[in-house]
Amino acid sequence: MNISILGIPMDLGAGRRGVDMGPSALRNAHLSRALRDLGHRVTDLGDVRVALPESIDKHEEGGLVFLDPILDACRAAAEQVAALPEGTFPLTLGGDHSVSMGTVTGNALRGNPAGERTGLIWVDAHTDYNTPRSSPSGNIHGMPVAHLTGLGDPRLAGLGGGWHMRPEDIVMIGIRSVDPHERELLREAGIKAYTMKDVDQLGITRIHEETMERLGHLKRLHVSFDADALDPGVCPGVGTPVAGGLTYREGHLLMELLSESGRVTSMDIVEVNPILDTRNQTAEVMVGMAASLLGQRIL
Ligand code: 4U7
Ligand code: MN
Ligand code: MN
Ligand code: MN
Repeated sequence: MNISILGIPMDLGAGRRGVDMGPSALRNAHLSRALRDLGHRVTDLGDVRVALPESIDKHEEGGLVFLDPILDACRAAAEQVAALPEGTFPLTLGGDHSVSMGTVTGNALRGNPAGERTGLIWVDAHTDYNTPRSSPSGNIHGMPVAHLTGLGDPRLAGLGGGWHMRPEDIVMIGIRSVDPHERELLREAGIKAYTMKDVDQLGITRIHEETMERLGHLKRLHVSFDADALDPGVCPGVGTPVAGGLTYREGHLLMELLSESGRVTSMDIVEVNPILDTRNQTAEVMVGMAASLLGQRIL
């Protein structure tokens, strides 16, 4: 397979600094080599240009911190991803999770101007379904899914020029932190979310089966993997850690089963924070997750 790597070194959407170094940490953890060893042709397109927080003022506008530069970076990411040839697998590296407003939009519209349905598998401790009004923090990395479905700020929700994700095409896995008003919005939208309780009770195998029953027929399937979905013991280098996450094996099993399904067409790795990490462990774990999704086998 042809894989194109694109970094979005942005931490403007997060409350803590450092995830802008995520792409670099993942490259240092030998991302390209790991994928080449699996037989893929890998092109690293480098990074999208992102404004530095030091060179702009942290203005907050209607409950949104750093709206304009985040919009710019998401637009650039969406354009670059949408321009990739069909058959290429885009592997996009955050950055905070607000980058996924751009990457999911770009992937959904790539070779698909009519905006035919795209499935989204959101692997995260959080549901990221806040709007500017419901958000307790104003941090845009807690809002990407809401905006992808058309809620919230019209500029962020308008990245797809009128295209939106359908709530029924979204499945979330690993959830254990949802804000009070965010919970109501999720219920109203009817988004399927597997909490950690579901992971404990049903197991990843069953959750994967159910996810494929829902989304397996869609032509495009994007996996957005927030490193904080995994337990903080496995991925300590994250800005918003929540105890009781996916184990190392649960993460790999999910990626292995998705790989076997052969349905996934693009992936993000986001929220890797090298400042908070221990010897690049989180980046190394996340490179392993990408390798499992892209065909790594034990035997
Ligand atoms: B991440 C939070 F309040 N919900 O909105 C918020 F708990 O991309 C956290 O999943 C969001 O890491 C976490 O600020 C965003 C908070
Ligand atoms: Mn997230
Ligand atoms: Mn998260
Ligand atoms: Mn986070």
